[in-house]
Amino acid sequence: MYIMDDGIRLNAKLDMPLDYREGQKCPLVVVIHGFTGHIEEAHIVAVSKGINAVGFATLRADMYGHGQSDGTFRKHTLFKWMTNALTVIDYARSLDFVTDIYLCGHSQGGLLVMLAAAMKHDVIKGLIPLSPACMIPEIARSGELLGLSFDPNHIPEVLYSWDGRELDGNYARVAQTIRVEDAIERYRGPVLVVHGDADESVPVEYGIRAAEAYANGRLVLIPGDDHCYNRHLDQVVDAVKAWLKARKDAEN
Ligand code: FER
Repeated sequence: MYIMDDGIRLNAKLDMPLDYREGQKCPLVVVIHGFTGHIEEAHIVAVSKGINAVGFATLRADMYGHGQSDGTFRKHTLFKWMTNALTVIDYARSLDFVTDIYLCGHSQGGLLVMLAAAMKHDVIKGLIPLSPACMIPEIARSGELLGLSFDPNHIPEVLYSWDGRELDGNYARVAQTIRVEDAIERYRGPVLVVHGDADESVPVEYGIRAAEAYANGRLVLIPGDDHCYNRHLDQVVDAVKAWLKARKDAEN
């Protein structure tokens, strides 16, 4: 299925709750992957299935230049992803079975859903950043993106990602303007941050600090786990399920 965003096709998959029966209404969680990621990654699929098991639909979507969506990796920026996220949220709002809408995102997708929740604070019921890459704006401003070292006031035309792929310098120009603290301040709803404490890509301190900074934040650390939860994915899924179940019980 594609969701159209100003002529750009965003590849998306809608999965209903396991116990869903025709005609019922239910809440929905939008689920977003990270930098170089896509909606079929093991951790994205596992979290989504866990969410479906506790009575929530999921809408997984590939962002610009990722997975099966249009656009090139080279030309993706957080601004493009932000308009993609707004479009996906509005698509979710248009579905007549949907009651409440939640956001969940991993890493760069975690940062993205934090920014989207700030923009859509009045329609987002809850927020689940997984290992959120909150340092991206900071390291764009200091010229340290992707483990590189560049002059932040004279950004190169092209940056090179770990896998050798080209990334337009505009990615860094966009990221430099983003203020994560402002986004955190603008979202007052309930937030669950999950982070592995052996994350080799996004230091766990960023997840800890984000959870503390939110007005209504909770933190679950996964001992010994890495960026994509190769060791304890089950614990990540359990944490998300338990938190969503508690949200649902709070509603009833
Ligand atoms: C970086 C470190 C991590 C970076 C991006 C990430 C663009 C994102 C990781 C992810 O989304 O999994 O230096 O620069």
